[in-house]
Amino acid sequence: MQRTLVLVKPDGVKRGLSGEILSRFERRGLRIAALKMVWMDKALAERHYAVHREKPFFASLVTFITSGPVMAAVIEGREAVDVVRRMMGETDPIKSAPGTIRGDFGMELEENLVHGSDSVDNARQEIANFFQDGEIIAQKD
Ligand code: IDP
Ligand code: MG
Repeated sequence: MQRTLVLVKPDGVKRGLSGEILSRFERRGLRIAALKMVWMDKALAERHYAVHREKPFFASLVTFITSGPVMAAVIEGREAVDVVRRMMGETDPIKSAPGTIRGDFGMELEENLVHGSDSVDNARQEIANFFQDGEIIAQKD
């Protein structure tokens, strides 16, 4: 079992797509192990996207991700990191296949609806940025 951090980004929340996006993961057979709405502050945004600190789009990305609340979820399942990434599509929605979240709902490179951790190690760190251990509910059986 793997866990990964999913964020429905502010554009997805504003457009009323939080349920649609989370529902896709559930229907696929992944499990929501934790969920909360968070309005990220600058410090959390800069920590979450620290790997992009030197990129020309970093300041804009931090402004965007703090422009409204996100829906933060811990998604759990076999190979959850890769499965979620494939369901999201490419970073640029224009290049994303129909059937993926970005390919079905997005047109903008920055406002691309959803974040998913890109490795198990990064997932662990990103989850810890958003959730305390007690907020993540283990499966019963
Ligand atoms: P990912 O979300 O598919 O993992 P990353 O390369 O990690 O993509 O980039 C993080 C986020 O930064 C993207 O999801 C997107 O919102 C934004 N982004 C990536 N590249 C650009 C760019 O060239 N211009 C503006 N925003 C970008
Ligand atoms: Mg990334």
